[in-house]
This record gives sequence, C-alpha cells and structure tokens, in this order.
Amino acid sequence: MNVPFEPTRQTLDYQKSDAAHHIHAFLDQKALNAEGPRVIVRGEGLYLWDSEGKRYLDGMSGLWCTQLGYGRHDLTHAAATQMDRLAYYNMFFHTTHPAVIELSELLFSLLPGHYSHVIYTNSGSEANEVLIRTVRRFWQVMGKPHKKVMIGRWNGYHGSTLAASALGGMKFMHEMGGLIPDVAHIDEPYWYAQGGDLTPAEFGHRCALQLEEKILELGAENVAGFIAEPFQGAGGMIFPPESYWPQIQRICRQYDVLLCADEVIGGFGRTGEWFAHQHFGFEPDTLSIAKGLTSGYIPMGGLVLSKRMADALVEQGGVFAHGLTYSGHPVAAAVAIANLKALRDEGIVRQVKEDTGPYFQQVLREVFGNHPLIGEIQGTGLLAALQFAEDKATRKRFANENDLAWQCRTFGFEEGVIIRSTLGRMIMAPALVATRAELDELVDKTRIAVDRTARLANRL
Ligand code: PXG
Repeated sequence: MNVPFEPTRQTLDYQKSDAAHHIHAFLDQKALNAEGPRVIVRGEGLYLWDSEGKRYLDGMSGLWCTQLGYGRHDLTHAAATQMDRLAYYNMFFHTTHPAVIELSELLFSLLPGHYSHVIYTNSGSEANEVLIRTVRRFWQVMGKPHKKVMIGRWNGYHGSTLAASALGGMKFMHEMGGLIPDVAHIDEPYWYAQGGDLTPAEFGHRCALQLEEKILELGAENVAGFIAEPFQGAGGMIFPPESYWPQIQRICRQYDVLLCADEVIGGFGRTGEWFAHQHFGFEPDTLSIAKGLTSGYIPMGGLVLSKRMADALVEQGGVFAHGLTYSGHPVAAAVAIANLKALRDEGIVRQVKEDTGPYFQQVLREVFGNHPLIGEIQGTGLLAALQFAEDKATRKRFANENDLAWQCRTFGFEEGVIIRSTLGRMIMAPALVATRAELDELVDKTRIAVDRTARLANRL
C-alpha cells in the first residue's frame, strides 16, 4: 500500500503558488495560470489522485516512463538503502562504484550482444547531447573528421536542450532557441497524413530513400549519423510502414552513416520487446535511453554504444573529453537495477509480449475499428494511437484536429483517465504492469471520451 497523502492546502492555494513560480513545459503559461493546473498528489499502481481526491487511471505511464507503475517499494527501498550506503560518488578521476557496475552488467545482459558500453546521463535530452559529440569523436578517431552532420526527421523529438531540440524536427522548438550547425532533416514516415495515393509500403520506401538523397546531397563523407525514434513518440506515436526500417538500415550501412536509435520512449519493454528496434527488426549502432530505465522513479538516461564504436573510442580515442557530475549516480543506478530486475524476473516484458499487449491491441480494434471518428489504429504491446479522421475513405483529417484531440484529452480527465493528445491522435501507453481489467477500464473510459468528442464533431 502506498503512503496516503492528504493535501494540507487547498487546490487553489497550490495553483496560485505554482503560477507565481513556474514556467511549465510546452504551453502558454498565461493561459494555464487562468485555468490552473491539476495538482497530482499520490500514485499507486496505474492510478493517480489529485488534490481534490479524484482518481485517474494513468494511461500514459506519467510521461511514457513509469513501466512498473507507482508506489513500488522495491524501488524506493533500493534508493533508500543505496543512499544510506553511498549517497553519491562519481566516475571521474579514476573512481567508480559497485552500483553502476552492477547496473551495466544487468543492462548488457538484456541488450543484444553487439552493444558493450554506455555513457550514463540524467535524461534523454542529455543522452542525445552526448550522442552528437560521441559520434563526431568516433569519426575523428576513425580518420574521417569531416563526418559531422547528423540527419534527423521532421516532427521527431529528441529532447529540449539546444542540440537535442535541433536534432528533433519540431519547427516551433527551433524557432525558440535556434538551430545548430551540421544538422539536417528528412520527412517522417507518417503514411496516414502524407502518404497520398501511395500504399504504405511504397510510401515507407519513398521516405527511406529521402535519407539516401539527403546523404548524397550533403556528401557521404560529411554525414556522421542518422537519428530517429523506432516509432515516433511525442510527435504522435506514428509507426513507420514495414518497408521503412530495412531500407534505412541498408542506406546507413552503404554510406557508412551511423544508425542512432532514440529508444527513450520505445525502450524497456514498451513494445513487448526489450527495445523497440528489436520489434522493428533493425540493428542500430547507438541507443539513447532514459525514462523506463528507472521507471521514472529517479532521473537517469544513457547512450549505449556498439562494440565497434566503443572499441575504437577506447583503443584509439585517447582522452574522452566529456563528463557529468551525476553520470552513473549510485542512487539512480540502484533504482535502475531494482527496476530492470522486476521487469525481467516478474516476467513483465514477456507478459506484455505474450498476453497483455496482444489483448490490448485486440480490444482496441474491436472497440474502435468501426468508430465514426477513428480512421486508423496503430500500436503494439502497451502502446497505441487512435487517428481522428473527418473522412475515413480519403484519410481527410479535421482542420481543427488539434483542438478536438485536446478536448478529447479533457473529456478523458473528466472520465477519470489520462490519455495524451498530439495533433489529431490520441495516444495510450499505460504502465507495463497493467492487468487485463485495467486495460479494459482504460479502453472503456477512452471510448467514452472519444464518443463525447465525436458528438462534438457531429460524427455521432
Ligand atoms: N528522446 C525521446 C524519443 C523522447 O521522447 C527525449 C528524448 C528527452 O528526454 P528527457 O528525459 O530529456 O525529457 C524524449 C522525451 C510527450 C513527452 O508528452 C515526451 C517526452 C518528454 C515529455 C513529454 O510525449 N519525451
């Protein structure tokens, strides 16, 4: 049982003070101040409670991160024990510590065999910052210092720091903080919106070929790596057509461009595989990880390197001019160990692959397959997106799809479920410990929210 929390202050009081001190993520702060944020005070399993005592089923695992759900005492115990033993030390100046070593042993026992090294960070954004410098360093060591350009995708998301947001393809983010040199972008493989008359297979192929065109335009001798999420996460939970990843891999290999998978959302069991690239069947050179590494209980991320890259950096690289105070933090490492052991030893990832994942996908298709508002359902494991469509036959999207999706999310809150809206898509990514009954509740409540949205759009 989680420790109950009775808020000692009125919601309005919290909201006023919140408005006085915070600039929240990705919204107009003035508008939020007028409305007031929900104050979340407690979590247990898949459920959250707000300061008014209202309970929500969290269909988004926080921000795609609480794989084990809330209130896991094995994780809190691991943190407390490690804090008592060694609250902090670092990996600078000829030191290391058992927690980070044991974490890495465990991590690489879960990863395919061609990965060998990791550089820990505190977040996914940092993992992608480190990625750029590490990839460039690798090419310097390999005697190809001109290989500097990173290619990302429009609408991709790789974090909010300067270089990570530049790798990402969200133009409104670029407008706020500027781009950095030596970054280019190609289109995302979003067939429903951009596929036109092409079949998904043709479109996937066409999108992948854009990478080849971009490499040739920039000169392969200048291109260091291609970064992408195996499936687009924050950009709308968009799955590429099956033809996409094999072509991308072929192109990266052909032009000696590193294939860098951002597994921050897809990693640690979300798709039913330990890592999303395994679901899609390709072999990246690097993996950016965070979120599910600790189930979000404490910040931790990292950049995983292939043995080929690590060997070059270690054997020929000399001084690696990088380091973060909290890289491999013992308390974060202890929590990550407890988290990964639970995901493995309680058979949670296997359960997502064999039981709850297929069940969730089947129920979603039964409930929404013929829904008047839903044009497409994508997903696998405990991950799904519902695409709103004004006209399903022509895949026409609503001009105000953003507003509709936001409204649907608000209806969800009213019904006691948290789902995510992006453009015209509703996203679900519940904790991996979700039971069939909890998945039923998630789908039921989402259906009520979608029905209410359909009535608003005169579709029901
Ligand atoms: N890469 C990917 C693929 C991500 O999804 C990051 C990097 C950055 O991680 P940090 O730990 O620096 O935030 C992310 C983060 C959303 C949402 O609502 C998604 C993220 C963060 C916040 C909200 O979809 N992804």
